[in-house]
Amino acid sequence: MLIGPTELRALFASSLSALYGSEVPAYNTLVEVSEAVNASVLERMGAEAERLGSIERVTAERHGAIRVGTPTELGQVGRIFAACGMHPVGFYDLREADPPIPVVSTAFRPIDRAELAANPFRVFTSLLVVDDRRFFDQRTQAQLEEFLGARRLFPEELLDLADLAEKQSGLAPVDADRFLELATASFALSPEPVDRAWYDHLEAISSVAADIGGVSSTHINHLTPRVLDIDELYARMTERGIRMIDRIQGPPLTDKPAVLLRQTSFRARAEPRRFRKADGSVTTGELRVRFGEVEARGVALTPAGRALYDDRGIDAFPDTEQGLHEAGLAYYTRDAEGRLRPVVYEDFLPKSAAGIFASNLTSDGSVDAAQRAAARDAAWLQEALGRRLHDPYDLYAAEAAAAGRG
Ligand code: OOG
Ligand code: NI
Repeated sequence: MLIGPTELRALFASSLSALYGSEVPAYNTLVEVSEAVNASVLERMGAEAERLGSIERVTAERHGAIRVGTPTELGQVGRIFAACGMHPVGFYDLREADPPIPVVSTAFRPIDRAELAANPFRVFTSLLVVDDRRFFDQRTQAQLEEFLGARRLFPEELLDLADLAEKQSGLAPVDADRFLELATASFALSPEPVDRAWYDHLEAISSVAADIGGVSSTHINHLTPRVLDIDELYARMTERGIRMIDRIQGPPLTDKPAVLLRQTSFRARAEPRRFRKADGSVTTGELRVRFGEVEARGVALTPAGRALYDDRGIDAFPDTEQGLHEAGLAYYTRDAEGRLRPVVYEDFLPKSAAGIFASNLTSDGSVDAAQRAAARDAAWLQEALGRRLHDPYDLYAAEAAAAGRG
């Protein structure tokens, strides 16, 4: 009997959740408050509350964020997630954000509706662009390449187990345990001392660059539960004395059907970290890089819907699901009775992601816009991954079309 990718994914999500809760206790508060809010929405709205996913799905639902430094590391991450039935979807260029972040990103997630329903765990994964001259001069690029080239984020045993899992579509129980143990440990905050001067050099350019290239390991940056009423969550967290960033990212609250994704976060927490100084001595200090985030999801928009949202905002949208469907602005399937059923938005928003990244920026960093940008696009990322990069719109359209035929 093999433990298949669906179960590996659910187990991986819950073991990362236990790890992150032990490292960042405020995350546990966020999960607790999310569960309380979800229970009250369910009570208030009944079955209507589950239109965008069953309460079981939503309760287990998490997204994580990780950041890596090289295409090789990205390829390794792809192998670990493939074992869990998570595939790269979408290309995000955060260098275009305000403030600009020196990364390009994708999200690893399940792509079939049944897999999403079973456990929708997704991980926003960012790759540092070390050769972008707007951020890094030639010397820093060379130092980054040397530093990143010398580190090993994932043990060979983990990668071998991941490949085995992908090849045979699962792992024997003892192998699954070992895979989960090694995979989870790879994303824990490392006690290894951080080279103070190197970290500070990168941090003056970009806090995100320092978090990626200034340390010899990677870690979960945040883990995000899903909530059915994010405005209520925001109020309850504030009541508990946890200061959130000043707004909820994404479409504002209206009476219209929920679209896309709304997110909010609290500022990164100070965590004790060890530092090595130039004279070799080790001291304890702190860094603020990891934070808590929560999200609410709505219906996926078509390219036309997305263009309308980006140009004119939510106010330009029809008031009803029927209206959204008829105008071709959002994706729907139909239930057994022929009623519209929203296709949930399973991806991220670059503008919100930039706001989320900003939760741990100590400054806007230094960017020299006059310098040469490094070319990066979806085709480049697919090549680096060594596996197919899915287009989110193709996935949504295929799902809606399948419903039309059925
Ligand atoms: C990722 C930020 C993006 C989201 O939810 O939009 C993100 C990061 O901080 O590494 O997680
Ligand atoms: Ni996030």
